[in-house]
Amino acid sequence: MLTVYAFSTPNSVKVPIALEELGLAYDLRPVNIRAGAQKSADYLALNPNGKVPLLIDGDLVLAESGAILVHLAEKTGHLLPVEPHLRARTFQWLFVQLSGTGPAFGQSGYWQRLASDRNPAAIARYKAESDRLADLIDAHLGTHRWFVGDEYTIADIAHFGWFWRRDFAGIGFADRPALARWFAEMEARPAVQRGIAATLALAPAP
Ligand SMILES: N[C@@H](CCC(=O)N[C@@H](CS)C(=O)NCC(=O)O)C(=O)O
Repeated sequence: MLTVYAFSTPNSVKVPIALEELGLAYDLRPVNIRAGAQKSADYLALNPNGKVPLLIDGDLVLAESGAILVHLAEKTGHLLPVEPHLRARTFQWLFVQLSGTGPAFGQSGYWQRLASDRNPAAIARYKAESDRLADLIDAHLGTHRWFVGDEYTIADIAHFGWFWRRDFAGIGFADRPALARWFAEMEARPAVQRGIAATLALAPAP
């Protein structure tokens, strides 16, 4: 049995979705980041970086959603192509998510909605970078069904998280038809629906 520590967040949702796609059983445990549980001594003993998600697979305790997705794909032989160029392309789009849209959307939402002081330069910088990346992805998905063409991969699952929570970053689909089409296809997958439902159930009603 795999154990996942997570909350109702864009990085967390990737892991239950991948586990549902792969048909792996898992025990999902909440870490209430609204209440600061990710910085508790018990949790920091598991993940000194103090963030969700976290996977425990036997004696492997693994943080970072990207590393978890790669581990699950390699463990099962699914969602990560074997052919070298397709595999490299999967990593390219995975890293665009982890180093590009993830941080940009997170910072954009923070400066627009949570920061105690209003900083127009920070808002403009992260909103522009988020929009630029969303446009890049919309153009890519205009000619590719999935991020890696015909192959549904962990790159799709990784990108789903922040597009699922796009309102926080002020990102829309109105002028991004290919992104909207891809998102709808993702949302229609039964495994994605089960992963979302499990993730939402982690958070107490506000
Ligand atoms: N690069 C990490 C980012 C993890 C991350 O930032 N998680 C957020 C929730 S989506 C979190 O734990 N925030 C609480 C905090 O930073 O204290 C990953 O992809 O797993």
